[in-house]
Amino acid sequence: MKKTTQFKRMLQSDRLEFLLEAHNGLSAKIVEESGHKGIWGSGLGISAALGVRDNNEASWTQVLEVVEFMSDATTIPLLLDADTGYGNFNNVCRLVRKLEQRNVAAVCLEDKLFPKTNSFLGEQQPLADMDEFCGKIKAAKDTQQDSDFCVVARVEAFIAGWGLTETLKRAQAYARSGADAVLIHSKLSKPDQILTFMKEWHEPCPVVIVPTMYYATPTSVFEEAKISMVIWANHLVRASISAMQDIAKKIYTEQSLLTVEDAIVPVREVFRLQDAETLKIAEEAYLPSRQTEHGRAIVLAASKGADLGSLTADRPKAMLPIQGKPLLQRLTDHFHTVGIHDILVVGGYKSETIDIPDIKLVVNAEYEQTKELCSLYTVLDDLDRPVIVSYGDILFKNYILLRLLNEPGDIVVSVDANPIRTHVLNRFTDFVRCSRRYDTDYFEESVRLLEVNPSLPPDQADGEWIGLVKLSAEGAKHVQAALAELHGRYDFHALRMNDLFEYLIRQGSEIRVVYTNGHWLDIDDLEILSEAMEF
Ligand code: SPV
Ligand code: MG
Repeated sequence: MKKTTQFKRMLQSDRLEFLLEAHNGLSAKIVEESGHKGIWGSGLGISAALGVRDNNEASWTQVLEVVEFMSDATTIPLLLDADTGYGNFNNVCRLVRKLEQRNVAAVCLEDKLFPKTNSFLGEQQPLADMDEFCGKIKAAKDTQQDSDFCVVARVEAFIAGWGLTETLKRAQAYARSGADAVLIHSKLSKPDQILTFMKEWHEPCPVVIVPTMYYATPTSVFEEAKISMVIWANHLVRASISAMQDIAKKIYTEQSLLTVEDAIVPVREVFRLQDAETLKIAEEAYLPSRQTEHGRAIVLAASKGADLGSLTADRPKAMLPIQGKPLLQRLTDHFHTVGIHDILVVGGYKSETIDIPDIKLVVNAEYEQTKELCSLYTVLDDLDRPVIVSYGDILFKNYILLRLLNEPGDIVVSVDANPIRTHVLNRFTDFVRCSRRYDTDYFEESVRLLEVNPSLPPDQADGEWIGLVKLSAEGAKHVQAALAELHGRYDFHALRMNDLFEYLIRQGSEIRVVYTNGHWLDIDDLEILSEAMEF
């Protein structure tokens, strides 16, 4: 049902209906989720959330922008508190046109002077000339395109210190000018003015109230008085202020997040309210998938893992279970999460034990006499598209892979900027030198790989290649050509990935570096294996 129709039906229903205040897209959504059937776009709430006074300090188009977010975020009707209409009848006409364009169901106009003052501030606020205000109501009604759009005329006579007679006179004049409802406001702590008014009100025009000051009145009293609609006018902005003050003070004094974490919603609740899920589905439908961009993964998993003793007696190290799941399965899971489903595993030692689902196994039959380049050569023809080449014995956090995928360049390697751990010294390490050391300045130019050299003294290295390289279609072609060339060398069987990189650099290929800082492991020996159990 159209929002305008929903609102009109609320006004005309026999039951007492309720609107709750919201002041931005988020709070509007929260109003809807709470079960309320309509939203009060409060002038007080919106101005407070913008950090300004409720005196028309925010321009009407600024209010309109906020209202647009509120309307877009919800499916229930919104009644905008448009103060005096931000000018004369002419400004009201333009306002109504803009509100209808933004799917706002109704507007509330009050009979005060621009710039307005909040009803709870000061005494004897000047009122608008009654006839002039009637003109605004008529202009608004004549402007609306949708016959269900509603105009609520707010009578401020009680607020300004006038009595029942003036209030009734004005309410009647506004109703007869076409208002769909009158809002009778009172700042007394008891509902007396409202109840007296209701006794004398005989027009066929619904009455709306705002019981902020007479909040202790039971709702049944309003029902019995035949009031049509109650506006809870400022309770979410006030709730947010107390919550924010409380948490801000706590974080300031404790300089820690430990005690506040459980007192606030988790980040995933923010994502839920933003409807992040729908975007994920849309991305699958509309974005070129990462699979086509980085179509394939090649995992080099031929080696036994000599330093792992009896653990690799009956399986290659890529099949070692880490917390119950084989290392290779963890790797393929990573690839699946980023949309790479075409996974080639080059096995060798005990390759018959590699039983990971949804992979294609290729065997390097000479695994005992050869190193990684021979394994890669086994799948030479498969380097015909974008590809990620990975060692089969590494464990890493997924963001490392995502960063690699997001980095432009034909050949991109992941480099740990912080490789100097004790065990590193005892094992084969792909130390690297780069065009720039790791720093946290994200705006620096890209980093190039200058050298991969396992015999580089650790203190001269800028980091360690972790065993992940991304190749674009172009980069894969370069690697294919390099492998074909290197294959002719008498020592091809002894060549490793670092030799490939050295060759490519010498050929003039640019190899880009994405730095990481830990968050990965290379399962080389028992010590690291036990570390992996904690990873
Ligand atoms: C508002 O919520 O901005 C209102 C209601 O106009 S009141 O603050 O009571 O005037
Ligand atoms: Mg207001």
